[in-house]
Amino acid sequence: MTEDSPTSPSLENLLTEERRFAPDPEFAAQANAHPELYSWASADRTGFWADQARELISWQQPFTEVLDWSGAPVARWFADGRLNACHNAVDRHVEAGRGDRVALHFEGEPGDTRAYTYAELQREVSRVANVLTDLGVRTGDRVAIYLPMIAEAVVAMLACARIGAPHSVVFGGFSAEALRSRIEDAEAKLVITADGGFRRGAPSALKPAVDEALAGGASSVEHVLVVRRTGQDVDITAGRDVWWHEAVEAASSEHTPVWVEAEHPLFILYTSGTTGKPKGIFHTTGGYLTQAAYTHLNVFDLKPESDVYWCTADVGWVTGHTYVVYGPLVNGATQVIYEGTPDTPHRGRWWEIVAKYKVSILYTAPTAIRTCMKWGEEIPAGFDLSSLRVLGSVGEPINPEAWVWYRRVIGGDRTPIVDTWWQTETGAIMISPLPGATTLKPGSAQVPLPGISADVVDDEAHPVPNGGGGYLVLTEPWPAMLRGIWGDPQRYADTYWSRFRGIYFAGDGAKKDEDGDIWLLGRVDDVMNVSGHRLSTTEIESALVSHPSVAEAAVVGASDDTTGQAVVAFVILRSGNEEAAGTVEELRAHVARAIGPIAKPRSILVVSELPKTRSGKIMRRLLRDVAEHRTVGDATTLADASVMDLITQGLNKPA
Ligand code: 6R9
Repeated sequence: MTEDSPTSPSLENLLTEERRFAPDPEFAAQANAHPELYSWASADRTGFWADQARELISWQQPFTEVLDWSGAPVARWFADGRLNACHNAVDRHVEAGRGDRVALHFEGEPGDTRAYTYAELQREVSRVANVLTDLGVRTGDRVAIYLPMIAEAVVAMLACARIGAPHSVVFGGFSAEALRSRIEDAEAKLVITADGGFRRGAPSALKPAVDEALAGGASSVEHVLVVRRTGQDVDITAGRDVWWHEAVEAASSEHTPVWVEAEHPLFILYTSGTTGKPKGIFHTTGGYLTQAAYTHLNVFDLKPESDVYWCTADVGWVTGHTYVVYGPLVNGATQVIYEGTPDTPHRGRWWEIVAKYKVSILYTAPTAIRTCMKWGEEIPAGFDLSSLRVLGSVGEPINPEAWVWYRRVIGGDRTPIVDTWWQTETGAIMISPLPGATTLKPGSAQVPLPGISADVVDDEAHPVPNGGGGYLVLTEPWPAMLRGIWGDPQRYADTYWSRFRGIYFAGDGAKKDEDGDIWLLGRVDDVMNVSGHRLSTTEIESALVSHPSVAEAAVVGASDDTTGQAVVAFVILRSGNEEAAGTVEELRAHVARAIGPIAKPRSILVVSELPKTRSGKIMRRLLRDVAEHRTVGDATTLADASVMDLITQGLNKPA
C-alpha cells in the first residue's frame, strides 16, 4: 500500500454524472436476466450457485456439496463433482446435435479466414489432446502457451483442459525473459508456440523468444510444439521441437476427455502484483466454469442460436480466458476471433468485421473506445453496425464521455452497455449492470451480480454510507475465485486477506453513490492500469535499475487520454552516465526487452533526487503530480523538502 488516498479529486466529478438509460421495454421482455434473480440469489446464495452449476454445466458425476469454506481463504466449490472443461465447451454441444453450429470464425490480420463448427473443434481438440499425451504430458502437468491470437490458441487451451493439464498462457507480447520466469515458476513440461503472428501488416516472430527463454538453463521443458502461422524461418532443435501441423495430422481425432474433480486446477495466469515478481493466479474447474457460463449468459444476454459474439481481448489476458474461451464455448455461442490490430490495414477494420459477421454482442476495453473516438466517428459511420445489440466494457473505469460515445456511435443510441468490473483473481465478472434489468449510469459498474457480495469499506473495514468512498471488498466467497497463488499460499493470504480480516481486498478504490451503486476509481496500490493491462510499478523499477547506467528509479502511472494511465519513470543515473546521449531511448528499449513493449515508459525523466519519506518510501503521489503537470501537493512528510523543487526546476530547464 502507498500513502495515497483511494479517491483522487479528479475523479470526484464522476459522481456528478447524471445521465440515465432505462432498459428498453422490448429488450427487457426478451432478456435472459430478470430482476428477480437478485432476490432469488440473496435468499439462498449457495443454493443459487448450485442451481446455476446444475443448469449450465454437464457433470460426469454430480456434486452433492456446494461450498466448503472451512479451509478459508481457499474455497472448495462443488468438490465431490467430476467434469471436464473441454467436454463442457465442445463435446456436449456435438452430443446435443449442435455440431454444425459455428463455434469460431477466425479472421487473420492479412484477411485469411477459417470457420470451425463445434464438430470440427471436437476433432481438432481431440487430435491435439492425443499429441500432448504422445509428447508425455500427463494430467496435472503444466503447459505454457505462447501464441498469437489465432484459433490454435483456443484449441491448445481446450486440449490441455481435455487431459487435465493446467495451461499457463503467456501473452505473445511479453519478452523472452518474462516467458522464462513464468515457465520456471510453473515448471511447465511443454511450450506451445508459433513461428510468429501477423501484427500491423507484418509477421512478428515468437519462436526466437521461446528459444531464448529455454537457452542454457536446466529447464522443466521437454518439448516445444510449434504452429506454423507466418512461414518465417525458425530454428528447430532436434528432439525438442515438434511441428504442430505434422503431429496433429498424424494424430487420431478420437479422444476421451479425462474426468477431473471440480477442484482440479484448470489454469495458471500470471498477473502483476505490487512486488517485482508476477503472481501465478490459479483457477480450478467446476466453480470457474459455472460462473464463467452464468455471467456470459446473463451479462451479455447471450442467445446462442442467433447471436454472434466478439470479445476483442487476447487469450493472454484473463478476459480472453473467460470470455473468449470458456464462457462463450460452454454456452455454445458462435464467436469471432481476430488476430491483429484495429488499424490494419485501415482504421475501420473492427467495424468491417462487425458488419461482415453481423456481430451482435461486442466486448472491448475503454482504451480501444477512446482510440476510436480520437480517430473520428466518421470511420465507424462508414459501416453497417445495426446487428449490434449489447456492448460491453472491461479492464479499467470507463469515463462517461467514452461510454456515451460508445453507445451513440457504435450502439446506434440503442444498445445497453455493460461496464463489467472483475479481475484475474475473481475469474469472472463480479460487478455489472444486467442488460434489460438495470437502469444504466455511464461510468459506473453499478451493482454486484446476483450471487456476489461486494461492498465499499473504510480503513477499519466498516461499510461506507451511500455517498462515501473507500476500498472495494468482496465479502463472501464466489465460485470462480482464485484458489491461490501458484506455489505461494502465504503470499495469497497476505495479498488479499490481510488488509481486512476475513474479507477479500481487491486493491481498487471505489465510491457508493446516493443509490448505493458502485463507481470504481482505480487501483490504490502500486499497480498501474495501462490500456486495461496491469503493470507493476515495482517490476518496471527493477527493470530500470537492472540497466548499468541507472542508480535509482521510481515509476508512476500518470493519467493518459487514450491508455487510461501511462508509465512515467523518474531515474537517477549513475555518475559518469549523466550526460550520455540516447540514454533515455536506450532505457525505454531496455524495459521493453525486460518485460514487453506494453511496459515501455511513455517518458523517462532524469532527475538528481527522488522524493522520499523519512522511512525511505518513495512518495509516488508527488511524482504523479509532476507527471500530470499539476502543482505539487503536500510535501511536508518528505525527509528533504527541497527535493521537489530540484525535480521541478530540473524539468523546467531548457533541454
Ligand atoms: C478483467 C481484468 C483487474 C483490474 C481491477 C481494476 C481494473 C477491470 C474494470 C476495472 C473499473 C471496470 N478494472 N475492469 N476498473 N471498471 N469495469 O481487467 O482483469 O487484468 O486482472 O485487471 O482492472 O483496477 O482491479 P485484470
